[in-house]
Amino acid sequence: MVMSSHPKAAHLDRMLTMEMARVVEAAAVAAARERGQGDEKKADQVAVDAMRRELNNLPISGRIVIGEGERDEAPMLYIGEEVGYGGPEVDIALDPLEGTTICAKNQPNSLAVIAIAERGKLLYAPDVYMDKIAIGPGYPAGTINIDASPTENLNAVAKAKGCKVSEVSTCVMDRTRHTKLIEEVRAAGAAIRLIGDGDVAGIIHTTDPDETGIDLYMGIGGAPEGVLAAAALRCTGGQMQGRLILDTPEKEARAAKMGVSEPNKAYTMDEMAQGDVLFAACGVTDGNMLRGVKFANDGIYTHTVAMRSSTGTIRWVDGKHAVSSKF
Ligand code: VTB
Repeated sequence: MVMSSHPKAAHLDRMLTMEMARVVEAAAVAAARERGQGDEKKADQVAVDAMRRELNNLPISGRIVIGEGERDEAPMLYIGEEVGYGGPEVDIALDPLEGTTICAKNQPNSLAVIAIAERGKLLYAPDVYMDKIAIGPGYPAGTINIDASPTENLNAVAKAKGCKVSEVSTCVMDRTRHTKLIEEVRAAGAAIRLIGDGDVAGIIHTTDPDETGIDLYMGIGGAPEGVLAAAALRCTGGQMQGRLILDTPEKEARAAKMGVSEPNKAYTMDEMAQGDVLFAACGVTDGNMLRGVKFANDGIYTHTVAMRSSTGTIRWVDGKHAVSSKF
């Protein structure tokens, strides 16, 4: 990761990995106080406030490239906002509350997430849909192909895994736009898990099928979430492809403005998040990989994963925060 030419500068970004944990913990705790309250906007807002506050305490010159939206629609953590009090120039993709609806209903797998990369190394994805496919580590390169049919991908994953298609578990967001996809997965005989929201978690879940029961993710979700998921997979290993859905001239123009020169391109995970990438996620509600925030008499408990692509280090951080802490 670019920091400075000083030989000790490497320590800076190592420290930054742990700082990322702090940033997502703060957002997760704030959002967790709103779990189940049915107020998505409020849950999101408190997470945004907390994440922004923590980011501004960091010695970085950070620029939000994937955030809460365009400047005119999001007053905080908007695309282009600068955060931190000065330091290495980094680009930041974040979602202080990924799965606002999940949190508002207190259902599984809402997260606070952030990814940090060197300047210019993240895909500047507009807020459009992205078609995505992902598997975890351990498969031969080229096992999945976004241009192949779901059946072909299921067969390829089963073959690489050395199992039957019926033993390949696929995660898909429960949307009418996926009716045909869901039918095809079922017809192929594969297991399927439908999720209401939160495909960043859905994709990350492919990296640990023994724990999560998910081998393959397929379907259409948000493009910004696609870049966040790609950053995570860069750290854990795995394969992912994503194609922006630019089905109107207006969306194409928006993407072009953000520097997307090939609108029909199927981006690989390495193209969506290049170079050294740091990624962290903290559970807001209980999930398949991360426990949600627990408010106990003796402290506030958080569960976070913090990872770095250049070293492949994955840290699971159990946090216990004083009840009196700023959280
Ligand atoms: C997608 C998905 C997200 O919201 O953006 C989704 O990537 C919105 O999809 O993980 P719809 O427009 O179909 O509702 C999430 O599920 C949560 O932010």
